[in-house]
Amino acid sequence: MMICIAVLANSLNAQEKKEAKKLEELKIKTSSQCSMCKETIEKAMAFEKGVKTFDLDVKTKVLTVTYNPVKTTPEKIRLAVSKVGYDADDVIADQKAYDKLSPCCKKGGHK
Ligand SMILES: [Cu+2]
Repeated sequence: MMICIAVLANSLNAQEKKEAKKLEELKIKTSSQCSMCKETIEKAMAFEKGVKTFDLDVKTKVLTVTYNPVKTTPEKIRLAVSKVGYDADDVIADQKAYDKLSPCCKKGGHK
């Protein structure tokens, strides 16, 4: 049984390494303000097709994602961020989604 698990873990690792080679990294400047924004944006990334890893640095407001360029594009990822109410580089936040954000999450909510 132990051997089975070890073999399985190894093959999963190999799979991940193979996929990692194809991934590209993208940094997006967002209009996030706090840890709630981080949650919202990261949740959106979790559901975004082709996005492998994501991390929003609340201090710098920079969202770092790794994505599979076969499955998605930087434009699509920026659009996904704007759809939940945040600016993503030069893509302006979707107004309806932005209006629904908590006051603290709006631009200038925290300075
Ligand atoms: Cu916030």
